[in-house]
Amino acid sequence: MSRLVIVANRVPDPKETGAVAGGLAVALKDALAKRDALWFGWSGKTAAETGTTPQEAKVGQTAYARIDLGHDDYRHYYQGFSNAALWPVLHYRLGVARFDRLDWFAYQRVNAAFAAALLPLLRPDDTIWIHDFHLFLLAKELRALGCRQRIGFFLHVPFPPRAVFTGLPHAHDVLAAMDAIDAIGVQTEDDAENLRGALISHGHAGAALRVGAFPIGIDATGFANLAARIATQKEVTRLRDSLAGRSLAIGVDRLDYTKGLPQRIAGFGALLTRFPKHRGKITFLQVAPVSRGDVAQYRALRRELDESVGRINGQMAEPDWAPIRYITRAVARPTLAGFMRMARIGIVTPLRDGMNLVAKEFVAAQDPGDPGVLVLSRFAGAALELDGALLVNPLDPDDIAEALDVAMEMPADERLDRWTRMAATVRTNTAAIWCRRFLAALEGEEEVAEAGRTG
Ligand code: GDG
Repeated sequence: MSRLVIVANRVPDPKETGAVAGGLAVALKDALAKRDALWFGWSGKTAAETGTTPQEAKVGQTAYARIDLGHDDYRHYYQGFSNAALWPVLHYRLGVARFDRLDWFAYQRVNAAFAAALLPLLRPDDTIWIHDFHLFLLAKELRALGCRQRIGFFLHVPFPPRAVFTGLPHAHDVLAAMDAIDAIGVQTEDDAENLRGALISHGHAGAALRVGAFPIGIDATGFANLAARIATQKEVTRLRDSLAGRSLAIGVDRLDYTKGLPQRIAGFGALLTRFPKHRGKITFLQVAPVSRGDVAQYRALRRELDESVGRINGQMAEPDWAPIRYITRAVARPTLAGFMRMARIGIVTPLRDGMNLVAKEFVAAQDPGDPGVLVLSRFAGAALELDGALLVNPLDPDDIAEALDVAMEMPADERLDRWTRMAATVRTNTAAIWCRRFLAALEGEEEVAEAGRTG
């Protein structure tokens, strides 16, 4: 089998694989176990200039090649065009986006630098799989240098309607770069329709034919085992004991303005105000590790949350009960799995989300003998698959409050019925299957759109 070259903005440290493996590393585990692979991308470190010669390492069958980003490129390519322009636009948030020509220049420069550093490492029969919005231009840059290998691209975040996307300066250049890609994967059929529409209207009908929906999954069995194993360990029993018999509602999100955290906190506050019978009966634990803390919009969000959590706790708490527990540090993955299993309610209410793996992890973590209820945003990609969830409008705190009330009152047989349907989906469409489907579309002869839809 040909070698698989994975290119992503951030490449895990080869010395730390397994221990703190990020989402993508977990999702690709199955593919990487089966064939030779090369991971190429940013080391996560900065230096005076963006690197031209990657630092290489090898662990088992997988080689790693990583370059540092120059300070200016970090600021303009990463914080700037990727996080302050593309991220909000792709999540339908034109009003939050910040545009700056220097950011666009750096975005082009870094995509070209990635191509130049990767090219000498490539073998003629490699399959190249590029991940996410940081690297929209990479395939085009590789082709310009003579690269003939198959190139796939997967977008982990949503793709908005054309009218929104074209608010991005240089939207046309981003779309034009997709002509260089052989298979373009997105999370949902809605994203695929939006991207095809944008491509067609900008005169790239050929690329539109190569767009397909490939919803990402998780290692459901692995996560379920993790949750069950840790249930009796100290980290988890400490939380259980502290609840003193109250129900637990849990939220787990990077601290990001797409995740709907202010509305969720307001929704929980509305539950306690409108349905006072739940006061003292439920504790909401929100884990929200700080992310992109050096981007202004993220700092503002953090202040807003500090304030609203403090206000609700101040108004509602009793000497022996605080309604909200809020942690902005990361929690170890096994501990999180154990917390999710203990929770009566999972609250996953992003304003927009490509998929949202937390929703799937919550389902996988449940105790089949006494499963909890998932309250899920209808604007998460996961909502199309998880039909046993209570779907809510994440912008509407009252809708969230009403769903939380329903979840608190839901009888055991209905909880089991809804969970059983979702668990079957999460166990069927795993990370390994996602990977196989995408690679089959990229390396096989089938039309990408068909492979995505029928796979
Ligand atoms: C992007 C797209 C798409 C969170 N807090 C902690 C922690 N996490 C883990 C979760 C989950 C992952 O991080 C987050 O994944 P999501 O899918 O929810 O969200 P994004 O990070 O925005 O991911 C998204 C995804 O890519 C995959 O394609 O689903 O739509 O935006 O696994 O559990 N993990 C640990 N401690 C924490 O405190 N250990």
